[in-house]
Amino acid sequence: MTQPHHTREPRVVVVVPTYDERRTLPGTLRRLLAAVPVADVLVVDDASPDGTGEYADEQAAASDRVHVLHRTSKDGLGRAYVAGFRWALDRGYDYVVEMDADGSHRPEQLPELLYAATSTGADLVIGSRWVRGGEVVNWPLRRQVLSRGASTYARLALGVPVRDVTAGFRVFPARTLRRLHLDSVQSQGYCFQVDLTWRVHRGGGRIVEVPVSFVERTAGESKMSRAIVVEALMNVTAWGAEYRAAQAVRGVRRVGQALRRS
Ligand SMILES: Nc1nc2c(ncn2[C@@H]2O[C@H](COP(=O)(O)OP(=O)(O)O)[C@@H](O)[C@H]2O)c(=O)[nH]1
Ligand SMILES: [Mg+2]
Repeated sequence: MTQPHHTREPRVVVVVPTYDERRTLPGTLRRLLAAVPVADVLVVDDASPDGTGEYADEQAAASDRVHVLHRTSKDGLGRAYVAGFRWALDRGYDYVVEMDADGSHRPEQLPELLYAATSTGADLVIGSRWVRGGEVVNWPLRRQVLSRGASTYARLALGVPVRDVTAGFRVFPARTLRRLHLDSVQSQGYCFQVDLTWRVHRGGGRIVEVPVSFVERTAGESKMSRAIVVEALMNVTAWGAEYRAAQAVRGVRRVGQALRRS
């Protein structure tokens, strides 16, 4: 007699961090629930003054697929995501997605990212603006230069083989998140995305980039600030120096060993 198959549909949750996204969250939620029927949603709201959290609660009351994590104050993107990841891991989800609330990440492209995750077995899938086929829509040149520059700098400083290091549209298999030591993540903003990418890469993880079309928000306001850019630049520089120094030490050791053997 053949054994019955116990394969089940993978469980997916999309973590959407929000701060003052009352105008953008409704469209994003509606599109997401329609475009990805297998996915649940977790809104992580930092006590938005504009009522985003209350709106999310109403949606959660109306749909089994919508959940809300309320935090007490604006505490940065990194900490919101770490809290959302813990929530997801505690509940046994197989794939955890990062997605912005503001419509920049098209929910309709998420199935492609999920397909890449399941079919390649990658340890991280990034929806990438800066690979062939990727694009940005309505982004001022200033932001494009900043984003490309940041990615190039991080790629060279850290040796991560990724074109869009700061992208916030991603799929993590749960097993990757369990290995990342989330407790020690300090970084916020863009730096958080670079940090996680680097952690996956250093741990020997395989990263796959899927081209996406990133659409600048048409409502609400960006929370991007000079402080966020400076944090990313300083940390990447410090991590890069540490990493290169460690590489140099390993190199010297290898030469020493070779000399002793000869
Ligand atoms: N929970 C939470 N969400 C945040 C915070 N900062 C930004 N976000 C959310 O992160 C996503 C991306 O932020 P956004 O301001 O659009 O950044 P940009 O796309 O780089 O201009 C949006 O959904 C924001 O509401 C924060 O401190 N806490
Ligand atoms: Mg945005």
